[in-house]
Amino acid sequence: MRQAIGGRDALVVVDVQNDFCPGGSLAVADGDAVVPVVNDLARRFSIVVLTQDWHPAGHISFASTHGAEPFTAIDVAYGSQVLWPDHCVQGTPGAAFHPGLEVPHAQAILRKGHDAAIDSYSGFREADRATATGLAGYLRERGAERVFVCGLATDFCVAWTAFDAAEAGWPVWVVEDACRAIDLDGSLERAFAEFDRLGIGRVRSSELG
Ligand code: VGL
Ligand code: ZN
Repeated sequence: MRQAIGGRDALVVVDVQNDFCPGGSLAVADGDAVVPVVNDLARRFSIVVLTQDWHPAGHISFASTHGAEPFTAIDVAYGSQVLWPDHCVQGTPGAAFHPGLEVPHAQAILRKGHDAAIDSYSGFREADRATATGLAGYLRERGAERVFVCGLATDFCVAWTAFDAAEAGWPVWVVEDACRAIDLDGSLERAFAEFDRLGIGRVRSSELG
C-alpha cells in the first residue's frame, strides 16, 4: 500500500555495519544489498537515526567468551542468549558503517550492546528487557509519530527494534527490501509472526514517498 512520508515519520537504520556484510565476521547473506536501498529510502525522511552494534571485547554474546561454538545458545541472567562470532567490536573496522552507506543527514547514532554483560538486539531496550537505550525518549522529543525500520538483520536487530517501537506505542513498518535476514533455526518466520501479532506492517521502499 502506498504511503506518503512526512516530517513526523522517523526512519531507524539498524546496524548497516561491515561485520554484517559479506567479508565481515557475522556476514548476513547479501547484507550489502541493502546499502543503495537504504541510501535512497533515507532521503525521503527528515528524522533519521542510525543504530550501531558496539560491543566491548569479551562481550557476553560472543561464543569465544564462553569457549563455545558460534550459533549455539546458553542461558544467562536475562534468559537465553544466542552466541555469535566476535563482531562489531568497539572501534574496529568491522564495527564501522558500510563505506557505501550515505545518510549524511542522520541526526543521531545510537550505539547498543556496549555493556559487556547484556546484549542488545533492539535499539530501544537491552536484552534484560529493562535497560532503556534512550532512543524512545529521543524520538518522542523529536516529535516522531510513526517509525519505519530497515537494515540488518531482519530477524534479530531489525525485528527487536520494531517490536519495541510498537510496544512503545508507535505505528511501525519494516521496510522489507531494505533489510536482509540471518535466518537461524526459523528466526525469520518467528519474526514475521510476531510482526503480525503486534500489528507491525511490512512495506516495500517503492511504496513510500
Ligand atoms: C545482530 C546478532 C548479533 C543484528 C547483532 O544486527 O541483527 N545480530 N548482534
Ligand atoms: Zn551484536
